[in-house]
Amino acid sequence: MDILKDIAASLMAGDDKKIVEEVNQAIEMKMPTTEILDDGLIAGMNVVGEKFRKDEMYIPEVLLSARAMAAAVEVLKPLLIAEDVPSRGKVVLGSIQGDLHDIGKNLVAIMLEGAGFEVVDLGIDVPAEKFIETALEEDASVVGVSSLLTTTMPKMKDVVDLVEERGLSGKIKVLVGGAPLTEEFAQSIGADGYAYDAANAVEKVRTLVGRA
Ligand code: B1M
Repeated sequence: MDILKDIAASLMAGDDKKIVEEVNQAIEMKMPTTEILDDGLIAGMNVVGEKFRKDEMYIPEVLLSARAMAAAVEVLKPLLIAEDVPSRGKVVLGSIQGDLHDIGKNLVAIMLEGAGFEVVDLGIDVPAEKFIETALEEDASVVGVSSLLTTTMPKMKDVVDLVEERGLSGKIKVLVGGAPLTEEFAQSIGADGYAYDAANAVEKVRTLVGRA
């Protein structure tokens, strides 16, 4: 579909005004939200990532793309969040210490809220202690940790270790996710779950809450 290509192009160009118009246009055309997200926005961001890796795009341009993505996601948000869903439980969410990426984590938050979970979003660069302290204060049974960098992935183990050290295993479950992660990595650090995308995170949290 041309409109999806236009959305991807506006994301690459970092044009936050044009992208909002195009996303609204796609919604008016009754295009499924997941298609706009996956085949327009995320497809565009993948090209940005590839160009970034090859030094064909630099941080200021990538930040403009990130801003355009955030503006577009804001338009989609009401469609991703069902209204008046009774609370199914609380999830503490954040990007691990050292990691400043938050677009994927924000999508996970939106999808969880849409499925009726309360989300306490700690933002980016979150130390292990902060995840656990907040989960205890908020009486949350799941902690969701995001990492986009291979260099910050090992820090996720600190969260799992802290749960164990404080005798909280069974009370607080740790879900991990982010592009460089795998199921095997999640198992190797002893996480309770791994999700490959935002929709999968909802499924995994449902299972974990059932077990918590
Ligand atoms: Co960065 N960056 N970046 N970056 N950046 C990547 C991740 C990279 C793959 C680019 C590349 O080289 N191709 C590369 C990482 C390489 C690696 O470690 N293997 C990289 C690098 C190297 C860096 C810097 C080190 C660059 C530098 O300074 N030299 C630096 C690090 C900063 C830091 O964090 N300390 C850096 C900086 C930045 C910006 C600030 C410029 C910007 C972030 C802006 C922001 O987030 N507000 C940025 C961006 C935008 C990217 C790319 C281009 C896009 C990331 C993104 O938002 N994707 C990225 C390349 C790429 O991913 N293609 C790249 C869209 C988003 C919807 O997908 O985040 O994967 P994603 O989330 C998905 C899933 O992963 C999953 O669900 C989401 C939705 O489906 N998921 C979860 C995510 N978290 C989850 C948690 C869950 C479950 C699922 O449960 C808890």
